[in-house]
Amino acid sequence: MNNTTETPVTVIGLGLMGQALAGAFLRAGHPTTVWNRTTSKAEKLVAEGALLAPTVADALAASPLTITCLTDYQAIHELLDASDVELDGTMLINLTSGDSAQAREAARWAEQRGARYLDGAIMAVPPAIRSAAAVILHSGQESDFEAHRSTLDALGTVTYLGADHGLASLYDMAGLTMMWSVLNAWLHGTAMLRTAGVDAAAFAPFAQQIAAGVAEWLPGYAEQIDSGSFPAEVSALETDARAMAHLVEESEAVGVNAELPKLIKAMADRSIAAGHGGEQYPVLIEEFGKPRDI
Ligand code: FVH
Repeated sequence: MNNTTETPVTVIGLGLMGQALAGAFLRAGHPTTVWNRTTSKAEKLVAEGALLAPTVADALAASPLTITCLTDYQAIHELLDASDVELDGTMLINLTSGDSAQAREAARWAEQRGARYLDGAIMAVPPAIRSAAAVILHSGQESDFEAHRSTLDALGTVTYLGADHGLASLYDMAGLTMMWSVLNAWLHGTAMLRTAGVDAAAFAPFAQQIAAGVAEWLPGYAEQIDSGSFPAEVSALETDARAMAHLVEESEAVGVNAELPKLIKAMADRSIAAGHGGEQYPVLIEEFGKPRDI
């Protein structure tokens, strides 16, 4: 007999991430029901104490809280739009990745079918689940988040962002653009140094210091952006643009890909042409804030 007082949870979708989520609930003592299209992926969890629901409908009915973690939102709809799936009265937390429009649409869809719905974004890889390094963002009704916060705590560092269901996805996207921009800058710098026989490992600690130093600037730069005032306290954009020209020239001279520095310089040039050359770097927010395709 199970004497646990922890909230029962259902996890639908047992890919790499869904298995990690279900495993975390089990280890935290939550009676855990699972369902996956490919049943074999549930075997390890069942051996650890999970209950395998025979159908999606049974999985939803088994717990007051259901977590979905599928490939994409199309899969969510394909699975839960089936006529025998009853969402009325369920609490869904969808941790599938997607964009903010998909999250808002899914919230409307779930609520029309009588479900309560929180959207979420996982900013971590499966092995990090259960550790503080696993940042999991949520948006939707705050009362729904608070009602399930102690259950969600089993997964990592859970955060509530606001009532707009699209916020978790938007933060996820903002995090991804940071991650890939930093990595691409490091790869470009590494490619230049390799032309002089410098190993990636030699540049990595230096690059870490630069990344940490730039991170220190963010709160002050954020104040400039939020106030809409960009006094050149340490450097003017036109000074940066001269260094960008050197970066383009160096990239071409040593024969590496110059697309990234050219993109950076083109944005600065447009901002200078618009009269912002004497202001500080974050004035480029105006360039980033308007649509433009490559
Ligand atoms: N893995 C990671 O590192 C990350 C990091 C941050 C965010 N994610 C997102 O989490 C979602 C799931 O990712 P995943 O790594 O678990 O993905 P897969 O291992 O490919 O598993 C996909 C599951 O989705 C099931 N599925 C797909 N389509 C359908 C459908 N039409 N009907 C029912 N289930 C479907 C699939 O089932 P099966 O192939 O095993 O039968 C898996 O359970 C994702 O949004 C990441 O972006 C992961």
